[in-house]
Amino acid sequence: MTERGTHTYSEIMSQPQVWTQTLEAFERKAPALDALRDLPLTQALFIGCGSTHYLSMTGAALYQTLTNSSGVTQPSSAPVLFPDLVFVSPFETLLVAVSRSGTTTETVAAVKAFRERTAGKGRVVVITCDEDTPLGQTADLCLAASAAQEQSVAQTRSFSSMLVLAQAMAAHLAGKQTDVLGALPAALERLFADHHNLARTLGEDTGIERFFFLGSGLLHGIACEAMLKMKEMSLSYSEAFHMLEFRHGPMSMVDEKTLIVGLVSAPAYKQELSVLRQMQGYGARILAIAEEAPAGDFDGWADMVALRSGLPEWARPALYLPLLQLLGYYRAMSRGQNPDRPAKLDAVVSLDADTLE
Ligand code: F1P
Repeated sequence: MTERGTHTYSEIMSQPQVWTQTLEAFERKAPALDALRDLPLTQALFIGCGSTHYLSMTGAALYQTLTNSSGVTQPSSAPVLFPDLVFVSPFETLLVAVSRSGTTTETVAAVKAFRERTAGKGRVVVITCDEDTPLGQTADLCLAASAAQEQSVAQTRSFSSMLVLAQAMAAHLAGKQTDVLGALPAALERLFADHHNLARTLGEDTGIERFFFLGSGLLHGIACEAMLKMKEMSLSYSEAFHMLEFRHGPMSMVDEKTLIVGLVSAPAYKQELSVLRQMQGYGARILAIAEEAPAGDFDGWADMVALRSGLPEWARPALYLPLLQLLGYYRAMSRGQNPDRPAKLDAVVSLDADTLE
């Protein structure tokens, strides 16, 4: 039997190498995406469950930002249970189904529902870690991060690698150069070298009782995924909100036993730092992650992680997450839990065939 946490730790720390392999795999598949550019598509609908639902939020936001075409997201159950709310113009929709396992019942059923709705004419892209699965095999195009497969139940390198694929896909469809993404692995190596100890110290701080992950725009899905990691791995109180939404009620929960992690965006940098500063005034401890630290005097009111990636905004989201995966990992380890095997959770949620009928 492996010691608890071994898989999760090595999967988190292997992300730089696995991202490199994932980008190589993308380059081999990229030409096949060109056929999608010629279709009369007005929308991409991203679907997934749990982590891959959160990934879909950022994927859809990236798609819309880069292509100027609508990018929307729903949990995989929605096209099955609420089809009229989801399918606006299905024949002009590209369905992007995201699933590590390629077998999650709701996501498989959603693809089937889409195929039926479009009499088999709708186009489906699958982003996964395993091509040889029901979803991988039925896709019109499958983008696979095979090197990112995991032993752990909670997704870490699989999430970030599938996110890198979603970033690359959106950029390619928008006619942008995707080779800038090649700088991600080295940028992550630097973040691990400079800030691993901070993630550990905060993760092992038993004085913290509540975690809030705040992020907006491209980063809201990442904030939600960081929240889920903290919940799954360490069974801690953990919530995610849009940055400025936090003032509209949730901030009532803030006190000295609160850690607020701010995933600070470029477009709303000033406004988001002001939310964090206000919460620090209410006693919260703040970890801010941003491309750059504030200019001028920064009097240390927050622990600051500056990504300094030099990458365009659309290429950065994956860099915000790995230190937060470490935060969840160290929290779980210091509380005696096994982050490899979260309570009650399996790697795949498989439902009986008739559950969704
Ligand atoms: C998604 C998922 C995970 C969750 C757990 C169960 O699976 O909900 O987000 O952590 O492992 O499955 P998948 O469709 O991405 O394989």
